Amino acid sequence: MAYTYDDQNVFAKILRGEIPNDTVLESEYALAFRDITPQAPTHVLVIPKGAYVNADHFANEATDAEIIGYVRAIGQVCKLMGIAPGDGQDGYRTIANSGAHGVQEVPHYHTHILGGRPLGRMLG
Ligand code: D5M
Repeated sequence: MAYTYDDQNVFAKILRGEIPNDTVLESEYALAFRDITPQAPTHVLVIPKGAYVNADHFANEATDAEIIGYVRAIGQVCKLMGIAPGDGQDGYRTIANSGAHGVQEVPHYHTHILGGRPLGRMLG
């Protein structure tokens, strides 16, 4: 599978520092910032620093270190935001829209973290 990455997408511009963002965490492999149109009291996007179009691209071509670093960053963000259920907090939802059926708008892989209120049942 060949993946085509558009380096003019908005998250690529954020990674290059061309567009401001509300950063909550930055690590070697990931950047986490608040969603510009929050759907919950806590709504953070976590993106890998590598140029991956979607979850499929990331799963197939990212290095083990990138994948581990990315997943760890998601865990750290949840802890930082006080929504991690393991800490006795109320929990959260992660969503990674990928491709047309997933209704992905920004073609740089990202995970939404939503929390801070009961989210309701949602599986499509
Ligand atoms: O959703 C993409 C998400 O990215 C959507 O919730 C809005 C958010 N977005 C778009 N531009 C920005 C900027 N500049 N900062 C922060 N958040 C942004 P998806 O449908 O999963 O692709």
